[in-house]
Amino acid sequence: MCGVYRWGAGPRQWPIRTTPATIRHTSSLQIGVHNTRTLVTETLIVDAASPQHKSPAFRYLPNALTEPAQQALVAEIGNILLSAPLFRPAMPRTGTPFSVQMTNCGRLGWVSDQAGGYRYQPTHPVTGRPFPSMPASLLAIWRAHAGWAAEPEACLINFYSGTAKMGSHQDRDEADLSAPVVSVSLGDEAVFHVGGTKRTDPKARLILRSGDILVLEGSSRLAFHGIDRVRTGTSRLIPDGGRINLTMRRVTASTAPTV
Ligand code: MD3
Ligand code: FE
Repeated sequence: MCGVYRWGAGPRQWPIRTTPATIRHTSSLQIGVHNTRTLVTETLIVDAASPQHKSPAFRYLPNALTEPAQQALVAEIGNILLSAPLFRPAMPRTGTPFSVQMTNCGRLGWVSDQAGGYRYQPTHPVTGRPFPSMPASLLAIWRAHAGWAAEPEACLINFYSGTAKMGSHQDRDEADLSAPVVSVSLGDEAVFHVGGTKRTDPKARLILRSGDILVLEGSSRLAFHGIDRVRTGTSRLIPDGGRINLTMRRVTASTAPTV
């Protein structure tokens, strides 16, 4: 099994990424999954048995995408932005703007504004047009890693400038909370935090780097998490710098979990 990691107060370990056993629908070349074992450094991994710890397991696939696969994804996103430009969501009730800019691809997209709050809808909040369809390369990543037969309906595209961050939150606007969320990081590194299902549960921190994939499933699906900060200038993938995070999601109910 490719690294199933649990957070807690345990010893530092050196996780070794192995090729996921779940790649069935596509060749590793098409989605650019490395075949070699990679020794990952600087990653705080914690002991599952740590008793005080509430935090759930998720799958962390560091450096899962090759450089060419990452470049291809950035090009796809560039295309998407031409018809579905980045917008800046606002907090429900207060209307405070997010520092992260967003857009979506897929049948549904996540949006938020003062009047309507957090929600999914089929149209871009500024242009009013349907969101562009999900690129085949993203669907291939979902099929390889989600372990979920139903296809993703939404892909939220987050763009972080050097000063953007995302406060601790749960993702629970989806009707189907049993399906996993698959996250792909591109560009500059970021400090990610994840805790348990209560806001006050202890948090662990992990550096998300370009090409890393996370699969949030099981109890980790409802874990509090966020981005503390972006490490500007740590990647040359995105021409003008910054960080992109893609999260593929099921929104409506789906049955038949694992592929
Ligand atoms: C844990 N995005 O879009 S990705 C989000 O880097 C979001 O832009 C962050 O949180 C980002 O909602 C974190 C990792 C991630 C994504 C979704 C999750 C972690 C998650 C959903 C549930 C639990
Ligand atoms: Fe989230």
